[in-house]
Amino acid sequence: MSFKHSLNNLNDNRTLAQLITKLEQGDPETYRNIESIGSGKFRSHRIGVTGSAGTGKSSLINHLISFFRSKQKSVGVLSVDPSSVFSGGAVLGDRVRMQQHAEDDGVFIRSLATRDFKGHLASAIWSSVALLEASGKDIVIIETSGSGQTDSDIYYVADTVTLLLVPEGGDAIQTLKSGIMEIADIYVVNKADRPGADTLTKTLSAHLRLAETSEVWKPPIVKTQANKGTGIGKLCEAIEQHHLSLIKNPSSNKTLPEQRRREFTSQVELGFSRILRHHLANNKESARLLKDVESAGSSPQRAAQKLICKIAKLIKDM
Ligand SMILES: Nc1nc2c(ncn2[C@@H]2O[C@H](COP(=O)(O)OP(=O)(O)O)[C@@H](O)[C@H]2O)c(=O)[nH]1
Ligand SMILES: [Mg+2]
Repeated sequence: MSFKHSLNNLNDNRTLAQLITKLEQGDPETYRNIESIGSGKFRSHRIGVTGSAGTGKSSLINHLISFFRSKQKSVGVLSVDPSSVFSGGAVLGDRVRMQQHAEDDGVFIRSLATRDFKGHLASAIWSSVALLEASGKDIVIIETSGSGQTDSDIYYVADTVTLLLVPEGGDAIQTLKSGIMEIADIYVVNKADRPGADTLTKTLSAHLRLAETSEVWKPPIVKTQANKGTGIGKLCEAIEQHHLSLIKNPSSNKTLPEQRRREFTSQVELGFSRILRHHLANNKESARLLKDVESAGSSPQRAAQKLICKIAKLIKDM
């Protein structure tokens, strides 16, 4: 199927899924074509749902989908979960929890199972978001799980970042200490039925009072019980209010220039690493160079310089 043909079918979920598979496989043509459509004219509301594994993100997203569908908004969900890389278990779990939307053409759900070599968000994420945006999805929800660096990446992809914390396990206190806290626009204390939920909410609220936040948006704390759907109305209201606040005060969106800069540099880096992989796989002389490095026949530094010069020349002649 040609890309042009696919482009006319972007409202077809199967076509979208096929294109994302190609992105995950690093298919250069698909990347090039998506880069060319990513003009940024239409912007979905990108909602990040982040938190440790098992905090209830998928259960919560299930309710978010229902909410936006009840407002006739189309929804795309991209789920990036490191634990799904090997086992596939998380992918299956997410599918089960979002099953009720599987038959709805207005909902597209896809897991992105890969992360890049630095352990950052799946490298296909930017282009997948661009693709969903090009397909006209009103809402793009990005589920990420993990901690530290991987979590804070979501800040540069999403407009509205929702961070889930749960009372159990002392995990939340770790999060408070690690500084991930600062990334969220909305804090969700999920599993509000569990002991310690009130204490967590109080600790969180004390922490937020001390934190430096913007003048226009004070991150709220919403208590939910995602498995029962309790508190979802309040959460959806907060998400919509945050979106409105971004529209009304575009200059308050301090992260947008940084978001765009990261998207740009990440695309450039990806493009170069694709060229490199493709070159090494197809150019016998360069492949031999790599073999020489492996067998200690040539110095890695000198061989690298040689290869860079060679590729630079190829690009110049392109
Ligand atoms: N008790 C309780 N369990 C919940 C709540 N929300 C989700 N769960 C359960 O927590 C488990 C993990 O949920 P899931 O949505 O897959 O979490 P994820 O890994 O963050 O996507 C599931 O068994 C859910 O049913 C809640 O508010 N209270
Ligand atoms: Mg999940």
